Amino acid sequence: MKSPKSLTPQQVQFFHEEGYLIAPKVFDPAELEPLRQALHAAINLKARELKAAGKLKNLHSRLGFDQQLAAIFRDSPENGNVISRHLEGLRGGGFHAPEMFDVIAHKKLIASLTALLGTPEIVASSVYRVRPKLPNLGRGVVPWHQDSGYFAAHCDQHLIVTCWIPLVDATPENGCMQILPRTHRGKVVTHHTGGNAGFLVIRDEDLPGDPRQAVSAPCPRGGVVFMSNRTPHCSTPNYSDHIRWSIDLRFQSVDAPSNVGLWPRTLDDDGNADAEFYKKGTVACYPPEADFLVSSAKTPHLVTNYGEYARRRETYDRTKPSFPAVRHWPALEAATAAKAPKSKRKLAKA
Ligand SMILES: O=C(O)CCC(=O)C(=O)O
Repeated sequence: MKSPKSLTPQQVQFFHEEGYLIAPKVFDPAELEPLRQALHAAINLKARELKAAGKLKNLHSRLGFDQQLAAIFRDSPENGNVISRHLEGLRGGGFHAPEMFDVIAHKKLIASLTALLGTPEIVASSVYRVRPKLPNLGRGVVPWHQDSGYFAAHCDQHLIVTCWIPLVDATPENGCMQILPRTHRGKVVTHHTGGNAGFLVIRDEDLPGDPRQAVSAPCPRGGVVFMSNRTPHCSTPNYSDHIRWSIDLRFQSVDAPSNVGLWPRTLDDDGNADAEFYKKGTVACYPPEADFLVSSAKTPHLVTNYGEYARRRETYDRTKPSFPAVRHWPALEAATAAKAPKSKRKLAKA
């Protein structure tokens, strides 16, 4: 069988030197269609539930995937937020349908990651997010951060690759990624809690480079923006008339700390995990989420299938209330707040 196309040596070198890589043709755009359709179906399902409960009047079901949720949000920010949060993956299992798993474990993506990580022994993390960035809404604007700001400090020196995958063409107009290149070899700088929409934020003066040197990272559907866990990045507002859909996935070598194979013991009624949990193995880089083996040449029989992935993710999700914060960053004082990316227009706050 022909192996899937990987990255070129020049692309791999670029990633390691610059801390990111825009690879415009990892997937055939049609390969992302099942995920788009599954997300669209999930929106309709949740919207119908809200309608049955008398909370939502118009399903806007004639509108396409890039429009429907924005129209629901315009009618009622509350309904729009309920549906967005249901999909985003922060609580309650998030969106983890088979179509999502098929992208995470896609052989073309794994071939690229094998080249970047330098090994086919790869662990995927369920620290992934689905992001419907709605037009002209402030909540989707993500401030400067390194992904390691969210991870435990003992993982700072390990490479964890973020794959930022747009489900529509991502452009500066609709809020694509902004990246500070060649700054990923330094330390994890101070982050503050309380950035826009509750995200962590690096203050401008703490950034390891000049934010005016940031590169904008437009990426067509089918492409992937790869970043390291210490690459500072942010995203700008969506000023277009459509939703900027994207997912971001994270992968690491099996040599980096993970919780593969580790299960929290049975939970009590409040969802509290066994206090001994942290002593049972190497603490994962982001313990509240379930890691799983996604590729292996040495132990292919241990590669996780969809059923096991879903079971792990759901179990970990039920334990979340009891996981302590990974890092204790200071709160952002209003006087020194990081400057928001330049806004051309006023954004809604909800
Ligand atoms: O999608 C966005 O706008 C931000 C994504 C991001 O910051 C991340 O993937 O770490």
